[in-house]
Amino acid sequence: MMTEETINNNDTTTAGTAPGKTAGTRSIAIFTEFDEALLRRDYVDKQPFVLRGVASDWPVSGKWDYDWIRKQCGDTTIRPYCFNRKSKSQSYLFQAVFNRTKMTIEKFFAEKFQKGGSLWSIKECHEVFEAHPELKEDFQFEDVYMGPTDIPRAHYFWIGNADSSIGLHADMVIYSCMLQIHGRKHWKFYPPADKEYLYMETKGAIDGGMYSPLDVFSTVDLTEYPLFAKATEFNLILQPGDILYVPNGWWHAVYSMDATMSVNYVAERCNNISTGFLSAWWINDYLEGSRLLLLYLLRQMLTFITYILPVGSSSNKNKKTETLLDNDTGAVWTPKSDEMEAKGK
Ligand SMILES: O=C(O)CCC(=O)C(=O)O
Repeated sequence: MMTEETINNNDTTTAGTAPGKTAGTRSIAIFTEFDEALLRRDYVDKQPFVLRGVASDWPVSGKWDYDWIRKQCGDTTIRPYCFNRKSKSQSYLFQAVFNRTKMTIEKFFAEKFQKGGSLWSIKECHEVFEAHPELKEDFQFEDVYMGPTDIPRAHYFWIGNADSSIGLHADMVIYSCMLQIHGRKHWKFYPPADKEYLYMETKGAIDGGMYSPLDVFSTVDLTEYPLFAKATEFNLILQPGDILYVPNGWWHAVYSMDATMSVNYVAERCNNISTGFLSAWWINDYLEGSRLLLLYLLRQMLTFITYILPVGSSSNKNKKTETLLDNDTGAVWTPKSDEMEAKGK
């Protein structure tokens, strides 16, 4: 009934993923039957786990493919996301909030999907299910749902190009279960208690999540991030037909080994549907159309801080601020002062 899948059984290296940690990694439990009592006792809200093959008779099986979605939802407006995990000038937090562009599903397929837009993916997309609520009938998440029932629940749609990824973060989602429909995803998990080893970028949650600058699919530089050596890493290759449960607070980064399609069912206290207040969707809506103005104001502010404020302040006389202009987006990014110190600036 249960198998413990080890990362060694899955040839992740051929898919282009280098391990974040080379030793001491663990695997995620995989169940081939839905034993609710056992799962509630030992796993739900405690650690991630997978149900394998349990969704094989859901209507989605054999029905949802990329062409079908393109035909059903081509005119739905979404905000796909571009993440370059190797970028030195833009953190994951920055990219998660700003590197999104409004377009239709049709345009995403025509221009971004399997067409050299390898860093692009559609993530946590609720718009598809809002525009086409009948699509929810193809899923039977309520049969395997073991989360809170007093919180609103939503379906989110995900598509990723092969080689696209999501950086290391922990969500404020109270409960999530994801059905993998097509392709394989390499997941890396770190328990909530290991937060202090992951160099979280902000003191609190931003945009409904907490973010880390570590690229765990490359070999993390332990001279720069020594505490990462103490983190416990769990690896999983999520396969078509798998349902993955991710408890609240577990850190994760995800790499699409193939073109991938997934749908997850979430209970979120502060989700896009219930408040929308802290979500990237809200921030992006707000910025839409005024992005250039904002960048201009940001620039003026940085100029002020860099050149005007230091005059007359003796403690600041020797300090210098560096701003980087990203070639793709024109966005301004200022390294943190400790990064500059590390660079000897
Ligand atoms: O499936 C993915 O690509 C990422 C999923 C994720 O980050 C999440 O569910 O929070």
